[in-house]
Amino acid sequence: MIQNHIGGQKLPAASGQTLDDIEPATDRVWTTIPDSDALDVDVAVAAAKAAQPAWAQLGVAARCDVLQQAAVLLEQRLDAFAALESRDTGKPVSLTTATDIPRAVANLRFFADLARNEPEERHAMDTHTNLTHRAPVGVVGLITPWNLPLYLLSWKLAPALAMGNAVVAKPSELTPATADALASLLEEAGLPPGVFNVVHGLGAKAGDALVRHPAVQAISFTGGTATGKMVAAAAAPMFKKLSLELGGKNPAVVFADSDLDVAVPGVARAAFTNQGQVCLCSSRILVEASIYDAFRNRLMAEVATWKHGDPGDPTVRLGSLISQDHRDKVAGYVDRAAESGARVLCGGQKQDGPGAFYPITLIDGVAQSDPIVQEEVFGPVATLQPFSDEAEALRLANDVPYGLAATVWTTDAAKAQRFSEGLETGMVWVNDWLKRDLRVPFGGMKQSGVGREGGTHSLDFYSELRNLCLENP
Ligand code: TXE
Repeated sequence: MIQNHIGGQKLPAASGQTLDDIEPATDRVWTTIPDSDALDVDVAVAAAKAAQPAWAQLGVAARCDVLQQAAVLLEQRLDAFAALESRDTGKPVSLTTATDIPRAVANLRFFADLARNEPEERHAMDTHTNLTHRAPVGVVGLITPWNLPLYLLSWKLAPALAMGNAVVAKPSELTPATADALASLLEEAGLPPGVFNVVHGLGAKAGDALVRHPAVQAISFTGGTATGKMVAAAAAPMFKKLSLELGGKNPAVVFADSDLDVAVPGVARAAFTNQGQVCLCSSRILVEASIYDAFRNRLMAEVATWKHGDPGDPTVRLGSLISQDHRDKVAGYVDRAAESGARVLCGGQKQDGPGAFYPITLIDGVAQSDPIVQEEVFGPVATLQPFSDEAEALRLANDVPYGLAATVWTTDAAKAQRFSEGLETGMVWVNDWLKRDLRVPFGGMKQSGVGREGGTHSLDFYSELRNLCLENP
């Protein structure tokens, strides 16, 4: 049974109500979480508010020591956290071991180093000197999704704590486990009780109460665009700081001059890692017409080598989707595309038996206006479309409401830069995908979000930048 983590204590919801947590690969209820409401959020925010001043007064170096110690402990327990995350999400344990948990360790270390080493900014004048001073925001609310639970929580939490804030987190109700384990680990690493609190429960109840709480001064949200709109509508009139990392409909643009030995496995990885449930996944594959057939055939051969099945098997590359409901949503997009004349090249059938499994599915013969091209499917499903020249590729790539990320596959460096500059996305990778440097800005254009996190952009979000114009002695 997972409990809320408030003021260093494990507590049930005040109402006593619980929700089942289902293991996606087996459909079995494996634990329960508190079905928290506004009362529980109130208690958590009060604990955070009480703990925040002393945490801020500790100073940045001591705060960063705690984050570094947490990184050490998390690294020591990598296998246990990787197994927990895999069980809770249905994603392959090979992925949680190689990516999710190491990345959470890296987030803790990176933001501790960055905050500790940030140079002081001063601007001298004739009689005065301006000192740029970071103050904590206060109590920060973090709302995170189910696709990369610990990876995304630690991405927000590490800079928030480094800047001297106290935090109330509301993890996805579908994936509560590693947030709960992290809360205990942080206190073992020396985090004072109340500085990091976790309230579990439904988005519309616990999440909404956190967004609306008057003592929560900033909200960082990662999730679906429709939910992001609700969060923005609730938070904006209260003038809260708001960071929204939302959905994507990301193109992979494959030019005829690309190296197919790089592009074929690279595009497969970009499209299908984590069962396609990463906001950065390339779900629209645009291929120059002269190599269209060759590329499509090689991609189909490549994805046929991916082993599907039990996420606990270390050789499996494609595990379960997050839930039966989500699989039905994904399958619905594919079925409707097929009904309206698209060609399903591989996959496209729900598998029998327990678990929310869905195979890698490639589709062509689609129109740009089709829902499967315009809307975020968030599953192991990608469309293929041919293009005749750079101008058409750019038009197709940009003709969606989203603008999060793109990949470009070419051996022509000048074309790569020219084309990347024309793309309406917050991030572009050339001949690679998800090559992440934590110093760089992360975020989307159009309906993919508002604001940037990453590096000093995260420090800016999780602090109030102030100018102190001090008289020279
Ligand atoms: O996410 P939600 P859902 C996309 C993807 C997916 C769709 C819906 O296309 O199919 O979103 O997924 C909390 N106030 N992404 O419905 O609801 C919720 O409890 C405050 C993209 O599962 O956006 C959870 O903690 N909080 C994405 C978090 O929001 C609320 C990752 C995200 O859940 C709330 C996940 C409310 N009113 C889905 N309603 C990405 N950008 O990576 C829900 N929540």
